[in-house]
Amino acid sequence: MDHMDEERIIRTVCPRNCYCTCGMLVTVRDGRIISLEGDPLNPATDGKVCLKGLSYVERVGAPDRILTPLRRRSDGDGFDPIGWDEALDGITAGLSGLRERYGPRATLFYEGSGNHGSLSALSDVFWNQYGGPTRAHGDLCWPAGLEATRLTYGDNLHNHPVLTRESRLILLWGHNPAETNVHQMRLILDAQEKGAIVAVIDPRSTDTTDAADLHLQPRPGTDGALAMGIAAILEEEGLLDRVFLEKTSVGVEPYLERIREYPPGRTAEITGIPEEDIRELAIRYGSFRPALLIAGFGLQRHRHAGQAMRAVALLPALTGNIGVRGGGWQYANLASHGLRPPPLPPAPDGEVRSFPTSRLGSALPEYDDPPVRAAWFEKANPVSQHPGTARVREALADLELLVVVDQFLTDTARMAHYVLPAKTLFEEEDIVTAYWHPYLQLRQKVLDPPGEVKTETEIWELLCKRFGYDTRWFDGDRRELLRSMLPEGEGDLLEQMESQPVTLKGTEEVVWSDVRFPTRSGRIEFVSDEAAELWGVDPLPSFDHLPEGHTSETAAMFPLQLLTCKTRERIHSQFGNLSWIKGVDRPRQLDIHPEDAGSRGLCEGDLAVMWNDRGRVEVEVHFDHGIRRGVVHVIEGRCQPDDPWLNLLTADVVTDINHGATFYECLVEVGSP
Ligand SMILES: Nc1nc2c(c(=O)[nH]1)N[C@H]1C(S)=C(S)[C@@H](COP(=O)(O)OP(=O)(O)OC[C@H]3O[C@@H](n4cnc5c(=O)[nH]c(N)nc54)[C@H](O)[C@@H]3O)O[C@H]1N2
Ligand SMILES: Nc1nc2c(c(=O)[nH]1)N[C@H]1C(S)=C(S)[C@@H](COP(=O)(O)OP(=O)(O)OC[C@H]3O[C@@H](n4cnc5c(=O)[nH]c(N)nc54)[C@H](O)[C@@H]3O)O[C@H]1N2
Ligand code: SF4
Ligand SMILES: [Mo]
Repeated sequence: MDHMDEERIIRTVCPRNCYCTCGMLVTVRDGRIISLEGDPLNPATDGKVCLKGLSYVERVGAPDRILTPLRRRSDGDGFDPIGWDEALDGITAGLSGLRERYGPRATLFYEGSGNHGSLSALSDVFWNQYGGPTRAHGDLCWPAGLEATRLTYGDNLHNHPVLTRESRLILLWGHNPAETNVHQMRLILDAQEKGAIVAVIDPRSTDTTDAADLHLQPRPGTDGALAMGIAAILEEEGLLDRVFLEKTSVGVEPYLERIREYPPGRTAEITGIPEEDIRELAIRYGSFRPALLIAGFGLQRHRHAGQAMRAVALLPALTGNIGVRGGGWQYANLASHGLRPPPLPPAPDGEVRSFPTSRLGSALPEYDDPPVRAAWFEKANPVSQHPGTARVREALADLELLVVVDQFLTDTARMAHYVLPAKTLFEEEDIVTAYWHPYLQLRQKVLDPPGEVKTETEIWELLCKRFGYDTRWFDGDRRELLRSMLPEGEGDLLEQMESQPVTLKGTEEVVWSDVRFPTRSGRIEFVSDEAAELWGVDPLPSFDHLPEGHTSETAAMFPLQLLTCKTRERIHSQFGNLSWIKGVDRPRQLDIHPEDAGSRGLCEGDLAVMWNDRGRVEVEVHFDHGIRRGVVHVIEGRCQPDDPWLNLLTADVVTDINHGATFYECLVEVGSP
């Protein structure tokens, strides 16, 4: 960069798949980052970043960062660094050969959640001219909850996060913000200090539940019944906001009939929560106003996720907590997601061939006309993060050509024929959206990429050149390209973003205060014909036991429900390689109730095996007095050689609604090796 010896402070933003999307101020001297802090002008993240954010100072120059293209050795063992020409020649020969033999769909293109930038859309300059690859649809993360919210309220929006401070009761459902949204946790504790009640519904005990006034521990996958049971108590106690419902909602009467199928006794039996605890929570939730229900992503990682989320999402409507300060339904806030795609060559005619992303390992070998023979993975580590690791690895190992673009030699990169070195967040300007706060932020460039590293945008351009494709889409000023992606008439936001986070037109501090909902009926939908039409589910929220739950036949052999959740110091398989993180990272041990361990002859510190009919892993036993009996837990995300391959155990099936993954519907047995 210019001004090599001056000290400069540059405003940028963390693009991780993380609720917080923190604004950051980075101080650079002599082409190096010398310090990094939070952007005080982002009101939601309030001048702070987490340890992961701070550790970028180490991450950009980490000794294991990939700085040149790598090619797998012909004996299959390890990689040689090569130049870009050689790498692109090899990849071009492979991709064009396969295209000639089988057509474009013989190649899979897949992007993970490694970097939430907007420029990644430019990959389609290449793929649209290539003719359209096989792709994945749906998502590993949050789609069932997104669609449940959209079906109910019409859109995924919620109040400004700082209004959490104005709540009198905060109900956290399947959400662990002390680990996964540290800024939200601060706001919750502020509210609690002012007298708010904090209740958490989570089968595990976590740092979040430690701070709670009430903690209910359901059997995983029974939240739909719990929500309907709570609704039934609200009705019985006269705590429904009938005036609000009359004015805003459709299908209330049939839903009230449905919830009467879940009286407290039956709800207690299904969920495994004592009746009096359910009653206490229901009465408090219905009596304190404003009440804020924050649902996480943890309760929608099973096959009935969509229907369960619809039932949970209706509670704020039943109590008239929609459209009010300090209250509401909070799941995901897509207020900043109004960007337009960049100009692209026309997409090829015909239907895109795609599979639900969670089915990666099963879907690839199923194709034969044409077969998938090559894959390109970017910002993704499916060998660690996709369910069904054994199948994923088999499918990838069978490919003629596997290209992985990453900063580090991940489990997936290790399987590649070519690994291309990826930039970090500091090395290219981009616009970053968020999913918790409403701000759009500019990720200003801070450093030039080190070594031979090129941005993905450059890689796609070079590949287009190799193929003789039109490259004009990459020409011109990058700023102007970013500006063209802002909504019509809002281009000057780009300059504003240099000095502060911005919001798009129409962003509201309190959402739905006009009680106009962009659903089919224009009202809050307790009954959704759209849900039935699109997803083939009951138009009313409904509950069924999980196909792989405690009442299933599988439970006779594998009686423990395995949850594999997130940890504060890492994002999935990222950050664990850094020394700043290693010092505080928690071990991937088996959290198990001492009674469940004892009945299997296992003691604290023992090596245990955990298995089901999909796989087997070894983990060290850790007695957890706070976890629900019948539930076990290991932190997800594999980044050290001795971390367990947890997704060997998970199933690659999809959620009832919107093509999600079912990581937390995973029965196992545990024993001595
Ligand atoms: N530090 C850190 N932060 C992150 C991430 C990270 O990897 N690290 N990842 C980001 C991403 S991609 C995501 S998706 C979010 C996820 O963040 P969260 O919404 O917090 O989701 P999870 O951690 O998947 O699950 C939250 C809780 O749900 C509980 N749970 C599991 N099954 C059930 C159930 O059936 N019912 C109920 N009531 N509870 C259940 C789990 O025990 C867990 O404590 O976090 C984001 N933030
Ligand atoms: N068992 C179990 N599995 C899970 C989950 C679970 O709860 N339990 N959670 C699921 C969820 S919620 C999610 S969101 C997924 C996440 O799945 P992934 O998105 O595959 O997960 P990450 O480990 O974050 O991998 C992202 C990769 O992107 C790379 N990367 C970072 N920045 C860039 C960049 O700018 N360019 C390129 N090319 N690469 C970059 C990182 O080095 C990393 O290797 O995992 C899912 N898997
Ligand atoms: S990982 Fe999340 S909390 Fe940490 S700096 Fe990035 S956005 Fe903020
Ligand atoms: Mo996620």
